[in-house]
Amino acid sequence: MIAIDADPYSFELEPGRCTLLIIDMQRDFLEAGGFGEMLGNDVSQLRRTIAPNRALLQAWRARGLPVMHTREGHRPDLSDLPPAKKVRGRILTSIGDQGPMGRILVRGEAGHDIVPELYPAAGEPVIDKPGKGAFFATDLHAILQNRGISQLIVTGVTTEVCVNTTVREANDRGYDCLVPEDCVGSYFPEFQQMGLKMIAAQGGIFGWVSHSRHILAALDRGAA
Ligand code: TIU
Repeated sequence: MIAIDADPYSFELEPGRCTLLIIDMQRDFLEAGGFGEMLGNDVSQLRRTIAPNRALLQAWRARGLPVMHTREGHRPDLSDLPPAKKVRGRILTSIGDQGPMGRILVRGEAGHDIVPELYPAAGEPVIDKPGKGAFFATDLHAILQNRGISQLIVTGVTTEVCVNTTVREANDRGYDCLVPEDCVGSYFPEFQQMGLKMIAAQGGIFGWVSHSRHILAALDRGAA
C-alpha cells in the first residue's frame, strides 16, 4: 500500500486493486464549438483539466495500471434516451439532434468521442453510459469485480454532475474513491468547490479529495 495525501485523511492506494476511471472527457463537453459551449457554458473551465489528466494517465499507463474511460451518450435510434432527458431544459437543439459536431450525445458521432489528448489506448475499456452515473445501465461494476478492483481514482467532467453521481454510485457499491481536484472540472466555479467538499465532508462520506501531484508523488515512492 502507498499512502496518498488527501482530504479528510490519507488514502491507502493498493495499485493492483485500483483503476483510473476517466469520466466523459468528450469533445461535446470540452471543445469550443461543441454542445456545452452551444448552451452558453465556458469550456475553459473544463479544458484546464486536460493537461493534468494527461500527466496522470501517462504515469498510470507507464506502470501498467488499469485505466477505464466513460462516455455519456445514446444509441442512434435513441431507444435508451428517457423522454424526460430529451425535453429537459426546453432547449431548441437537444440530445439526438444535429449539433455542431454531429448528432448531440449520440454514439459514433464526432462530438460524442473522447478528446484526442486523452484518447483511450487499445485494451482500455470504454463504458458507454446513458445516464450521469457510470454504474447505471452499464457493465462497469461487473468489469471491476471481475478484475478484483476495489478502489477508483475518478477524474473527468463535470465535478458536480457525472463525477459526483459516479462517486456516489461507487460508494454504495463498496468502492473507495479518490478524486484529484485538478483533474475534475465544472462549468461553474462554485459547483467545483462544493462538489469536492461534498465528497470529503463528514469524514469522507463519499470518498477522498486530493491533487494529482500527490498521486504522482506516491507512484514515484511506490516505484522506488
Ligand atoms: N458528463 C456530465 O457531467 N454530463 C453533463 O451533462 N454535465 C453537465 O454539467 N451538464
